[in-house]
Amino acid sequence: MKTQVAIIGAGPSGLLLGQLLAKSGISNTVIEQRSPDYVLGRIRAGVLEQTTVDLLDTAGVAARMHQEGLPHDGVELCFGGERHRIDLLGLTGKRVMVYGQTEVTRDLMAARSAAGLSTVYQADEVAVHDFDSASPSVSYLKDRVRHTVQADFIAGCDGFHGICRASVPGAAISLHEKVYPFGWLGVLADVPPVSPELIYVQHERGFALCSQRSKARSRYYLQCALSDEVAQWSDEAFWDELKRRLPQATAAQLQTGPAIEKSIAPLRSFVAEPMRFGSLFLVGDAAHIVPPTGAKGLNLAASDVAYLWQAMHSYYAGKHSEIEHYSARALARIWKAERFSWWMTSLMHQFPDAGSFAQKMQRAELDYLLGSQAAMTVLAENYVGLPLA
Ligand code: FAS
Ligand code: PHB
Repeated sequence: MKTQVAIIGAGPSGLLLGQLLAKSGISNTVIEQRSPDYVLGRIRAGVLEQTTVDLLDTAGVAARMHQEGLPHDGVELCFGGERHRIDLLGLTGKRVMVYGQTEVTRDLMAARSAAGLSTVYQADEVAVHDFDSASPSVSYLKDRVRHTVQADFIAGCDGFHGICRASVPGAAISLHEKVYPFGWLGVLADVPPVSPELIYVQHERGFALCSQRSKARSRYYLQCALSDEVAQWSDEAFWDELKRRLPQATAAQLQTGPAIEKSIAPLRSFVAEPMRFGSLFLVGDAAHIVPPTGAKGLNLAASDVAYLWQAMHSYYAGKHSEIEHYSARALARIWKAERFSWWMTSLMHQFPDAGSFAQKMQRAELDYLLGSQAAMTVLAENYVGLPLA
């Protein structure tokens, strides 16, 4: 089989890139190791930046998001038992869209299927070949038959644990990583959210986040120990701990119910540089990871896709220079989001080895933040998303 772009991975990066390339008349095939249901079953991001909303509009997959998504004009920080609203719209003129990554992926899958675009699910032994040559290819096993796809380019949209970044020679890539000494225990439940907007909670017992998927479905997170396992957290234990970390008046309003999903995610900051190796391009989590405190992961994947789509569109239109700038352009925005995600994580979490001085610094930073329009504007403009330069 021959295609212009072989895309590895059918997560948001791969599917959004495939949709935009097809819009530009650029042939592509998506090769995914899991089933569609497995991909949809991973509960992840919940907040979309305006740049991501605009890209989904451009890709023609935003109709349901505009119907069911929840535009949010503000977000709350809670510490010392007090809730403080950050007026995102008033400070930046922008809002965020609350619409789950699962729904974004579902919309992208439906659009790809409706367009009859080539997608291979449950592909085994996926491997990339000769990406440092003019004739790269991807091979995979499907129903015990080995297939090879010849392509002009390979897009590595296969996430943090994928094979694309792992296929790059060690001497050609630089890795930058910080692993945090805690994780996030997440629960999805069909109960109304405790608050109309998200609440990020800094508490001596640990961080908590009150998020949502709709007016009837909530998403909550608790900072937990890396040694924790989901099995040791009953629903009751989760709700009791969340109530301990919320102000009493808020805890009294919390509606609880059975968890329909419960998982623990480790937190890390990670960037691979560069993001291009000959005909292989790394996109999204394959190239970078952020702690979810800043709601940047999915949005960074979307901006990578925007840059690569524009570069490939130009390439096939005969302007070959733009593709040379993909990596530097993407990394410029990635590092700024890495900084914000690290800063939010450092500000809002309890660090096991932190002494009283570090805790005083956290509180001083929060007190300063809420007393300074300039400081709140800095937080707000990063949270709603920096422009696509
Ligand atoms: P993905 O990992 O989503 O998709 C990669 C795809 O490639 C997967 O479908 C995988 O099966 C496939 N693949 C892997 N190896 C392959 C191979 N060898 N061959 C073929 N296919 C292969 N971001 C936020 O903004 N907010 C959050 O709250 C948040 N929570 C998260 C929780 C967890 C547990 C994780 C892991 C991430 C979270 N993220 C969050 C970040 C997340 O949303 C990512 O940024 C987003 O999924 C990135 O999308 P992709 O780059 O498509 O990578
Ligand atoms: C979510 O709803 O899953 C979510 C929202 C904001 C974050 C992280 C996760 O910062």
